[in-house]
Amino acid sequence: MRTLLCFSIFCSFAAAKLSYNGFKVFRIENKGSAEELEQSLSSINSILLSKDPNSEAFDIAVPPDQLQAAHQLGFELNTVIDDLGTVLENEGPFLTYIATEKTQGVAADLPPLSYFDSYHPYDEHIQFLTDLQAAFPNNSDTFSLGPSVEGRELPGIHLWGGTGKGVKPAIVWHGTAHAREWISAPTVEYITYKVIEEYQGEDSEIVSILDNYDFYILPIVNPDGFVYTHESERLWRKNRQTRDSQTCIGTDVNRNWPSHWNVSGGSSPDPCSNTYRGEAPGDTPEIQALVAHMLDLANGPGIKAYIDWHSYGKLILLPYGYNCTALPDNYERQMSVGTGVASAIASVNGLEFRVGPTCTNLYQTAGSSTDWAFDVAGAEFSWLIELRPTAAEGGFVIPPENILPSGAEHWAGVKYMFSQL
Ligand code: 0X9
Ligand code: ZN
Repeated sequence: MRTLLCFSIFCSFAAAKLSYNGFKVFRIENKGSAEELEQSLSSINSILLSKDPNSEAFDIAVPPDQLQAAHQLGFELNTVIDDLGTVLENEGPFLTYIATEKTQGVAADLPPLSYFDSYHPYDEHIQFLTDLQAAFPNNSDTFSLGPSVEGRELPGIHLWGGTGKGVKPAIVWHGTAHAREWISAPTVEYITYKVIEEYQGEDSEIVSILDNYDFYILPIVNPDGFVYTHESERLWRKNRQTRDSQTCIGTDVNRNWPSHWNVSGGSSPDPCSNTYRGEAPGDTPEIQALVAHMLDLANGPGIKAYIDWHSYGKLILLPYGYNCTALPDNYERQMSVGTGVASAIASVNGLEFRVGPTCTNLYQTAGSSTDWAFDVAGAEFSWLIELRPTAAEGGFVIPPENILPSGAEHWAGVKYMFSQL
């Protein structure tokens, strides 16, 4: 799909923030082949938000000047959001986060939970990780990978328990591979906060998990895209990579992992597509940094569990994405733990997360994180979790009142997972 191409409204005001006033979000029930539908949609300028599950429906955002053309395509367009601009207003202002006070040699207080009352700019996420580390000085380090295309760090925090750092197998969490999936970073940060809080509170399960596993947590692995969603286009997905002789910007980092990279149907060779895979496996600096980091872990203490946190759709996706018949050799075990995690999530706020292999449960994806983490990095559990909500409930754009409930439901989910490791 020629998403976010240099067409009139987007291009002439490249420096200004794109307004989504008057954009409508439609759900199109797919009655034929997904490829044909996508092909047809590429003739209008729209933003592909999500193909929902099994490619049976597509969610697209259509700017006001394309509405007529969209209707003329001949599909039944079911309106799920009447005015995206209004929904965006409900994301609310960013409340300024004030760094916690620190005294040399003394553990600082944990950051205030009011951090989760709003979304935050990139720098405040880094400050939050710095503050978590200051509150847990003997059992954590901040670290950064990168740099990204535009020179930013991929900020991370490493947590360990009683046996010291870097010895135990790893649990790895990534957030914000897709720039517009704003609920991802604060959800990951909340569950990180809870690990630290409950370890300090001597909760026996959390003490045991941290004594047996090291955590490597990177809430924002696509920092350039993330900053771009704040400054220019809220619904930007990819990184911000430019390439010689290409006009379109950005590679989908979740199609760029060097595993089953260009399997037909799972990604796009078109630089203008939102699922553009790049020109070669792992040719984005962000994926190169993540691959190097995870290979270090895989070749050292090993990776027990990997979760890549995305939105939206309420899904727990297991390998594989590249092929709908291939299943991981420990499929039964991943499925059984995944089902338990979904029940734990549902027990908090009643939301039902569906569990299953990516390709059959959602759609085919090639070069995606979980296939790589399972096949190459040897993660026993390798999941992509699509957080709340559904398209009709806002999709990528949901009020900040969702952050704490999302955090709480996934804290319950990961606690169940911990109990099964
Ligand atoms: O398309 C994607 O990359 C993911 N969906 S999203 O709406 N967040 O963009 C799904 C990826 C599924 N692949 C893996 N499970 N690895
Ligand atoms: Zn995503």
